[in-house]
Amino acid sequence: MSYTEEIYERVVNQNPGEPEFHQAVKEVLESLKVVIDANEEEYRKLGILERLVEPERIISFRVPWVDDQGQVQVNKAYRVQFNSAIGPYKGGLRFHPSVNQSILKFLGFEQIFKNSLTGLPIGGGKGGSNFDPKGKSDREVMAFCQSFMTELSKYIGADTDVPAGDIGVGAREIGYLFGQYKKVQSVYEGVLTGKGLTYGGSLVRKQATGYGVVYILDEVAKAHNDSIQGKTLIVTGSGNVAIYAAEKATQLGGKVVAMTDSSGYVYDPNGINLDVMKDIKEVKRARIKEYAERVPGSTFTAGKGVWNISCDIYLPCATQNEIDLDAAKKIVEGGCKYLIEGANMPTTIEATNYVIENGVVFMPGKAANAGGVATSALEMTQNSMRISWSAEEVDEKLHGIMQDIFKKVDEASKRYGMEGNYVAGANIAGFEKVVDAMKAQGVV
Ligand code: NDP
Ligand code: 2IT
Repeated sequence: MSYTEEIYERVVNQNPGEPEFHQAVKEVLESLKVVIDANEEEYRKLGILERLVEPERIISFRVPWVDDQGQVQVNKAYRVQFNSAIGPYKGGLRFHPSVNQSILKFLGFEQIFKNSLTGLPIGGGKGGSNFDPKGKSDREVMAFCQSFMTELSKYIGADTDVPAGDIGVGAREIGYLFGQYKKVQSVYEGVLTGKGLTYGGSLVRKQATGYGVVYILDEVAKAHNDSIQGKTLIVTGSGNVAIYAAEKATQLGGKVVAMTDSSGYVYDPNGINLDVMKDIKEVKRARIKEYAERVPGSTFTAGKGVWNISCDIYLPCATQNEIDLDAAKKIVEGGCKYLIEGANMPTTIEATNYVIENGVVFMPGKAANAGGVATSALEMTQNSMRISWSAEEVDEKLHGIMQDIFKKVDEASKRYGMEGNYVAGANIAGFEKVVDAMKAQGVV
């Protein structure tokens, strides 16, 4: 058995009941096999893979809070501090009822390679809770965030571990979390990113993940002598990543004809009106059905059938494993040319293999959605320097970082004789920097 196969088996045996984590490890190890095989003796001796797949630390805690009826509620919460070889732990916080240790470990593991690809000094981490912000009052969200941070604040810091947003954690939550950190630690520092602009946030962070997805799509299209202009897109989700991916794609001449939330999808043959979508999702926190009630000519369909609509470019920007094999078959049937992952691991391994085998150009999330965390690192830089860059400066840096990521991924895929396999390219390029730093720092 090869070293990578041994490690995968070890991960499955030692982490029972964590399918998402197994899946993320499997995908990465399969890509790394060529690199590992070439250095097998050295890596085995140093226990590189054993260390890579084991988080440096997981903090697990309870979050008690009082709801609007005076009832005490208790949630589970975690921070996975996965790998600090190249910088302080960095990665988002997810508040969603589905959150468990497996999901946060998969996200933390992916984050190691993604953060490495940005070229910036950030290690990998992820955290969150099974708290569901949906339907909660602002006071309930604040009470939860304060209790969550009272405990988490013991383990994070501007040079230690810097969380940010993810599903269910946006500007409102980051504000409450930051306020509580400052109160209990008596330190005003850049301990979180995605902060409001009045208290240390960076311009363009809100847009960064979505814009970055489309900047890399643009690079991919150019590499195929193609462009976004005139193309039809489907963007799944209607949250932070989805809205700004749709915005940039529209700016570059594409037409986004469908978006989703967990209740279903809206189809608008004229192109999604993003002012209306932002009002529904960012201001009212309402359901996507309202879009069809407000925009003539558009329709709402409950459930998951968005895959039945054909398009040139798919940007899945909602959640993990939204594209299974059946969805992948529909996507291929519909003539889709590019599938660029805005979400983390939105495509199952079978679906990924299927679309690639059928000629769809596929860019994995750890490369495509890295613009968010990259801009978080730019926010950290601005906080350390006590300055703020203009929107143009940040956007230009973000654009440059995404172009650079495309080059690294493309180059690594070519170097190992797998030209156009961006899954392998991203995993290999991300791994190379981390393994070099791990080797240099000794057995820690
Ligand atoms: P948001 O909470 O802003 O939006 C999430 C969107 O996805 C909502 O439309 C939501 O619908 C939908 N969604 C969430 N869970 C499910 C589910 N189980 N089934 C169907 N739809 C679902 O999150 P973000 O936009 O921040 O995150 C989206 C994805 O992008 C995630 O995979 C995240 O990890 C990833 N990501 C985020 C980054 C960021 O900077 N925010 C950076 C890099 C990656 P509903 O409202 O109905 O739940
Ligand atoms: O998945 C991700 O990269 C994020 N949710 C953003 C992390 C960050 O620290 O900005």
